[in-house]
Amino acid sequence: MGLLSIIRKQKLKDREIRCLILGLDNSGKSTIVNKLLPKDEQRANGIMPTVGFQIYGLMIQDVMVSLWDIGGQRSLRPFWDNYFDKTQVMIWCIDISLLMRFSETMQELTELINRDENRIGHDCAVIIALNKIDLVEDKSELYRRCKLVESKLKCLFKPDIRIAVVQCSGITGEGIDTLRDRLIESCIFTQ
Ligand SMILES: Nc1nc2c(ncn2[C@@H]2O[C@H](COP(=O)(O)OP(=O)(O)OP(=O)(O)O)[C@@H](O)[C@H]2O)c(=O)[nH]1
Ligand SMILES: [Mg+2]
Repeated sequence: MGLLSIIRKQKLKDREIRCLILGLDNSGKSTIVNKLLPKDEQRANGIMPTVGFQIYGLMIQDVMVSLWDIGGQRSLRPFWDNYFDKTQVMIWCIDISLLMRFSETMQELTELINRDENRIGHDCAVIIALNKIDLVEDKSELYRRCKLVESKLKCLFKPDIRIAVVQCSGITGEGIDTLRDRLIESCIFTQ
């Protein structure tokens, strides 16, 4: 971490960072959020589809993050825009195990970006969580799918926009530490 990043991180201390986690229903947002929480606050089971939203507070490297877990069902999507005020980071969650929903998730992300071109990737950093990697056992197939998504993202975002892509599993916990790191890095770089 460079000097500028350290100074920016220092400025983040004692401040609340607001992060939204969005994406299609069933992509695993609430499961990821659950894994990001401290072990003693995690639920062992019983995660239900999110109706509306849930807010969680978590400390990551001295930074207080308020994490907004927003329901992804079709009927809830028209309300997504309402949550962006004062938001520094958006995690967009994609179920990498379900090829048949790739075009739907890209379509929703495209519409979200197009509705306000100055928001996502500018005021609000973007992290793409490629979730459910545990369900794609064939590693070369997983690689192919990740590359496919990344190529679509390249078309969607202008080259100067920094996005982080993280492969993870909300069930096994693989990649969740990386996601946590990217979350803080994104906040630092958007300050
Ligand atoms: N195998 C596997 N299953 C997962 C993973 N993440 C989530 N799931 C399962 O996927 C289903 C949906 O997970 P949720 O976390 O409720 O999905 P969501 O995106 O919050 O859904 P909405 O709240 O409806 O928008 C649940 O049965 C989870 O157990 C994962 O990484 N691997
Ligand atoms: Mg949910």
